Amino acid sequence: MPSRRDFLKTSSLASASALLPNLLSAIHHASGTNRMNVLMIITDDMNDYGFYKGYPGIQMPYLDAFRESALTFRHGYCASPVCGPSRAAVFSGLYPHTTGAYLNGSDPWREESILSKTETLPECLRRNGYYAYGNGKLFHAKLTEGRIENNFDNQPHGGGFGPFHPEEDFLIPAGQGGAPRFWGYTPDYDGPDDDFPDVRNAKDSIQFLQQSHEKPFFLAYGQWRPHTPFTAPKRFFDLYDFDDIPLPPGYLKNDLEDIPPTGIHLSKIWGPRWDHTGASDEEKWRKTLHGFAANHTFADWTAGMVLEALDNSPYADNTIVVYWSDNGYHMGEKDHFEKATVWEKSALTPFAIRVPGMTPGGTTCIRPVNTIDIYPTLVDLLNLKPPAHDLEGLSLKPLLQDPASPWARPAITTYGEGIFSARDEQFRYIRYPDGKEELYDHQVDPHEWKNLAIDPIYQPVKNRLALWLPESWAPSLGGRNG
Ligand SMILES: [Ca+2]
Ligand SMILES: [Ca+2]
Repeated sequence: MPSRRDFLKTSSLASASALLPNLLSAIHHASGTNRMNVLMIITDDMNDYGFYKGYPGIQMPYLDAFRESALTFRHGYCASPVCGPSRAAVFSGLYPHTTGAYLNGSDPWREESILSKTETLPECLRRNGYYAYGNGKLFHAKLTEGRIENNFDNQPHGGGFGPFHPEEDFLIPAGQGGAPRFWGYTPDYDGPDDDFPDVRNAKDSIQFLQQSHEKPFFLAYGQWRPHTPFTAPKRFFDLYDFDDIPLPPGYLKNDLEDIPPTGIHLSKIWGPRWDHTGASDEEKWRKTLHGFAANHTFADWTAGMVLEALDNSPYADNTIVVYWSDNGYHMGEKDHFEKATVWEKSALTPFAIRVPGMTPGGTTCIRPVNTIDIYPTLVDLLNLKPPAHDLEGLSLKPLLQDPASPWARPAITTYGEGIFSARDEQFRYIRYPDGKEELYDHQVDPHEWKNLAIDPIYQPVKNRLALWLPESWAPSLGGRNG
């Protein structure tokens, strides 16, 4: 188990708001830095199963412990439900409908686009005197050579999705005719932990935290798991009894019957991938779930290594921790496998922030927020000189100080050009380019089974959430579904 620092003392002091500036100043003074550091842990394709206990039995002890000293955004959503565009939104502070970075496989940072002229979060931090160090999966899309140096003081080393596994049984068809890809199932993997980039990069991050740093730092650790392939060391599979692997509680047969055609299209967007992973073969479905669960616990362990190193370092009390996933994930819900939909399963992301001396640890905020809010939040918390361009998210500082603060804005998630959803504390509203709609009431329907959009009684709710539709959609920078 990770060490659990006692943040209670600073949290209770912070509740006397008049003392807060003095407290933060004392922390800064004690650490010899003028500004807090930032540790950002980005996880990949992690949904609500473990983090929000949306699926029975997934073990994530390190993140459970971390959340005891952090504020969890129970309604934290991504701006885009796929890797590259979600990360582009976080690092630019701009929505996909502003940048045109809608799909994976585009090259948004290297093309002539608004992103090529946007100051990223690491660039902003560096201009403000920070030392930026990153490793693992960060932007996902490639940066130009000069841009990498602008973002990081080191040359970030990625590591990739491997190790892979040769058995054909575990290949899934790629969308749009590409080569089959491995989704992985390795209950007997006997290689060393260092086979896994997440382990090597965690060790590298730990080494960084054990060094002395003169400047305040931004340390970004980008995990490759629990994204496919679901390859992990054997001991993480052994935590789960395959015979007891339940099917997802959010799965409902014929759930698509009340869904408009574009929604059905999203469900089938990757061709037979869902058929291959479970629809026609329950044992394979359970294997997929077993692999996903094992990889949640594996990702929890590697994140825990880094969090524990921080807590055992001189930086524990003057480092903000931001933990987020780039998108959620379907495991058969809505007859869909993976992401790239605007339903709750793809849009909801693990999201928690710890600000020593500010966040009341172990608390949950239910206001609908978006990972696009991370950039303006750090600008606010660290008193950074902001970028020249607008940031379209909002600072979460009021919620970090008081999770019950008023919050008027829903969380917006879009996919592609024109597919829109807005989530407030109770409802999810979806509108497709042809004007067709979905509406779900999470108070009574947490799995979004019953589309209420045609019921006229809900017209005011739809009107309220439709106010957040983008006025225009930037031309797409290209890419592919997948
Ligand atoms: Ca992802
Ligand atoms: Ca339904």
